[in-house]
Amino acid sequence: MSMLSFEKKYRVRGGTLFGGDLFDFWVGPFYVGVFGITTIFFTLLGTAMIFYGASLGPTWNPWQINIAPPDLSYGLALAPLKEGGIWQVVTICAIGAFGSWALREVEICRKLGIGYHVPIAFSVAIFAYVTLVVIRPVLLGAWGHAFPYGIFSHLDWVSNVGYQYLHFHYNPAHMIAVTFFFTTTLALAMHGALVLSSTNPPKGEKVKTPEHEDTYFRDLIGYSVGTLGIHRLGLFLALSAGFWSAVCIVISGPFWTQSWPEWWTWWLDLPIWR
Ligand code: UQ2
Repeated sequence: MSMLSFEKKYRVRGGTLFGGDLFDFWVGPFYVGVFGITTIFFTLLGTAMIFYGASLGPTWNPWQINIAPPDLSYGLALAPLKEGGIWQVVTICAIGAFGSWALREVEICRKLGIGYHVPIAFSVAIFAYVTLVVIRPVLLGAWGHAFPYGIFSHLDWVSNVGYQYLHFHYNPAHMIAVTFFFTTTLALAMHGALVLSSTNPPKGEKVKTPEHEDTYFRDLIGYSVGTLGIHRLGLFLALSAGFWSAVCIVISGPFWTQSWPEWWTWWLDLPIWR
């Protein structure tokens, strides 16, 4: 790998956030760090707890395994392991592992002297997850409002919570989130297609430059967002999708308890109709 000569220059001690030189080394291609160790710890413990929970259940069918949060009657208390406590330990392990991974990303950014864009992007995904399993359940007063860990069981949870608000697609924040998700796929499809089209010319022709990419969109719609701009736009669109997803679920219950179609009566109630 040609990168190896460069890697020698940056693979030096320092830039850590915690613990100084402790675990400040690489194993093969992987940076370890204190947060690499904590990532491995939380991942192994969390995974072991999921297998333990599965062993108590009625099935080993991967589609049907379900690790449920405590009953609503436990409120925000710790529950016995077999009554949702496993779910609580798994949740702590998940947040510990995701947070450790984000901090390991930050340390690698500091060593390389690059921006924190990647850990910031990952943090928005973590924020969306934490909104579902911590922030909203705490606002509603019970861990039982979080979603269960299981392939079909979490789908059932999404469906049930959706119907609880009659028609979730009338949630304005959900509309914004969905729009950002679709726009993200549009932007990435355009970007991927444009890069492949200029790097894969017909047989015998030279690979084209970014100038050709700019020119393609200027010819087509009179505007090119640019090679750096498309990546800024993509990051903005994707982070916005995650952010508005978190908003649309956290307002459902804590800030709006009626059906979502009902929310739009503000429009019919405007004084201009009288
Ligand atoms: C572009 C550009 C790229 C791209 C893409 C565009 C050379 C390689 C895809 C075109 C993107 C535009 C015009 C923005 C579209 C807006 C939305 C909201 C989808 O100009 O620069 O770099 O990949």
